Amino acid sequence: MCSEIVKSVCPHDCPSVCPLEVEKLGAQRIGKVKGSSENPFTGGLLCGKVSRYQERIHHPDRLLYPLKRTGAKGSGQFERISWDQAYDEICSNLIRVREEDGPEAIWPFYYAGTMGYLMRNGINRLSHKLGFSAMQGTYCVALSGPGWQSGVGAQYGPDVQEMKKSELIVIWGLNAVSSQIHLMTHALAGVRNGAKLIVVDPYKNKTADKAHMHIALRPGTDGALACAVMHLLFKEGYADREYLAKYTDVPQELEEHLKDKTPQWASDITGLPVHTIESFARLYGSTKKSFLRVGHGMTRSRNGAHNMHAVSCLPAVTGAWQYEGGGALYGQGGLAKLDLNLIEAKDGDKCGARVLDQSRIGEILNGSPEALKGGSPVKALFIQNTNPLAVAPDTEAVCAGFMRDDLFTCVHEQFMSETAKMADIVLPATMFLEHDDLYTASGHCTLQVAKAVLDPAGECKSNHEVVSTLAKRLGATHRSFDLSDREIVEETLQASGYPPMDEIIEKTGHDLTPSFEEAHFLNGFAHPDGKFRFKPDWPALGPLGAEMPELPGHWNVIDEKSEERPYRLITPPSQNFLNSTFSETKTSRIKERCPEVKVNERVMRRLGIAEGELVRIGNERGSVLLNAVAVKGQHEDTLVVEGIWPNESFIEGKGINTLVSSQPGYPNNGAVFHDTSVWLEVPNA
Ligand SMILES: Nc1nc2c(c(=O)[nH]1)N[C@H]1C(S)=C(S)[C@@H](COP(=O)(O)OP(=O)(O)OC[C@H]3O[C@@H](n4cnc5c(=O)[nH]c(N)nc54)[C@H](O)[C@@H]3O)O[C@H]1N2
Ligand SMILES: Nc1nc2c(c(=O)[nH]1)N[C@H]1C(S)=C(S)[C@@H](COP(=O)(O)OP(=O)(O)OC[C@H]3O[C@@H](n4cnc5c(=O)[nH]c(N)nc54)[C@H](O)[C@@H]3O)O[C@H]1N2
Ligand SMILES: [Mo]
Repeated sequence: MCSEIVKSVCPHDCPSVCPLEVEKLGAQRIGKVKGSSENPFTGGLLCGKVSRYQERIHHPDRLLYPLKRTGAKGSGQFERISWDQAYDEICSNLIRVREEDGPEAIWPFYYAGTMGYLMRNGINRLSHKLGFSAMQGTYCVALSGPGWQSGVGAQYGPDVQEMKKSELIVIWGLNAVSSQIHLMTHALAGVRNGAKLIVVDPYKNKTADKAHMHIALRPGTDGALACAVMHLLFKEGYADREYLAKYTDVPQELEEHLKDKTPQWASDITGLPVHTIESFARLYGSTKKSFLRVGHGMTRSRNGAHNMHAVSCLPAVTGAWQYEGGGALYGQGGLAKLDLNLIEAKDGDKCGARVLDQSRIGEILNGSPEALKGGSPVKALFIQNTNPLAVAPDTEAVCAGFMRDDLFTCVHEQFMSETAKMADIVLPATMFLEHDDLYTASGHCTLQVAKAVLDPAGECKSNHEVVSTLAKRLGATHRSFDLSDREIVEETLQASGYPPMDEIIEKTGHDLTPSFEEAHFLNGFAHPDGKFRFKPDWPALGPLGAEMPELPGHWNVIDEKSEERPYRLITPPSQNFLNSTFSETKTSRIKERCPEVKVNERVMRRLGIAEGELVRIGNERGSVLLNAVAVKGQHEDTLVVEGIWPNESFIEGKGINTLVSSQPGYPNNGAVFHDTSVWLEVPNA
């Protein structure tokens, strides 16, 4: 068999966005997938699940034809129909809903199945051209983004390749070994050159396992830890007062404010020993080349943005920003500044329809007037690129909403996900190797594009093609609806001032690395006065901002433990799934084994729970049954469940997001996946 190696880009929602080399075996067949070594951040290393992509793209369960529901909602009974029949069904339903309840009763719903700009964001054209309800994407960065933005003002920073020059590396709220393996290779390069590695995380994840110091704070208390560290930095002379005067807004006010935020004060809140806080502060203070890599983990709490801001203040106090190998990074997502006008029809005459919060889909489908912003109920959903039945908060509410008889649902998917199973019409979607798109990364500074490598499997169509066809059938006009994916990518590159596709592919990406001065904000931070803000303008960052404290601290709006619910649950990603994706592949399933809750070994002993024994954890939203495993290195009141397992993998068919609240975080909404108080019991005890 003759094969060729073709370049592509991993489309999954991961900071690494790896350039790929794909072995093409035929018009519809791939062999091996490898990471390209042309990118200095990824360096040719590729995660296991994408290396095994054959298993996903050629999966026997892949959706290949349009389907129409024949049994009851959620029964999983469907019959094959043609694309023409499918479009007729969808359009007649959408037209009916539009006539009966207005265009805002239709909600295009999407997220991050592919991170390609065209295939992900292109669905927004339906809202912008037809006046359907728009969506605020709040699963992921709605808390971390404003939290970082509030102080620094821009979303870029030093390249993590600088870590080889660092003397101290702090990975805070990010499980690099699982969710961003390349970051780990750069951190370990620093360690080989003598740097100390500190991990701040509620549990001893695979990254903490490799650290010199693991700081296992209680979830949602990062603000307290950061404040106690800064208290000591000021008190013991580690603050760079010259830097503070030149580059920050209210250094004296901050110092004064921190006077009572002692290590003892923080110890009570974080559950950390005073000496741990003190030795961390002294190490951080005495090392100028300290690279702080902050993750989203610490922000998936009601106070998450507040905490992210508090942590981001650290290098502004020590002046670590001035040194190579020093400073902090949240992500490089702000570098590319793409012109998405064509992709999203941002100039559409129907822009301005109501915007609904994606994480509150359960409340929305159950008719909460507040979540619906006082407008019409949602009567039709058109879904691409997301699996809300598994990933959204409050699964029971989401499920009840999807079961409504008066709701029409169309799901465009690659697999019969739990969400697709709830649909009236299911459409088969192409995978990234079967369409063209453009990609940026949050982990590194490269803009990338990829052309289709394969012909689509079965009758699969791309998100762009389906959106364009539906829009035209529903009476919308826009130039983009008549352009191919390739033409749109080329035009978007040109409009954004970038080279054409072929040139970018030839170079394996277009490098956007900022200069040292820019990356380290030595010409000032990205606010009009050029200063880092210890005192952010929270109201400017979201409608709930006015309720936030002005200066960093411990803002106790979290779902704190109580007598009835004495544990705090976090639900971080697993290594072999990517959100709910890859849970359809056998190898990932085998590697992850089964849903488990990690419990402090002392608690296991105290409660007489045997290793692997079934326990029930729950709260007012419901409960789930899963196996308990004893661990060290997490607070006694912390429980950890890794991975978004399919609901059906749990004994009672209820997944982990059953327990998670859909209450939005501050200041601009955002799901609170790591902010849940629960009880724990042994069913037959
Ligand atoms: N293999 C794999 N890779 C992934 C994903 C995946 O599901 N699987 N998901 C992808 C996506 S969508 C994203 S957004 C990124 C996520 O990437 P990040 O959010 O940047 O990091 P995570 O790896 O999710 O790690 C979150 C860590 O935060 C910790 N954490 C939870 N609560 C707190 C807290 O209150 N304080 C502190 N300090 N830490 C806390 C968790 O224990 C966990 O170890 O990863 C991406 N990469
Ligand atoms: N408990 C808990 N819940 C979480 C999180 C957590 O840490 N804990 N993390 C949250 C985060 S950070 C995120 S980003 C979200 C992610 O949530 P989602 O964006 O829903 O991500 P996935 O679960 O990967 O589901 C994406 C779906 O899109 C499909 N898909 C992929 N490519 C395409 C395409 O080109 N076209 C179409 N039509 N479909 C495609 C895939 O088959 C898959 O079923 O989950 C959130 N949910
Ligand atoms: Mo995410």
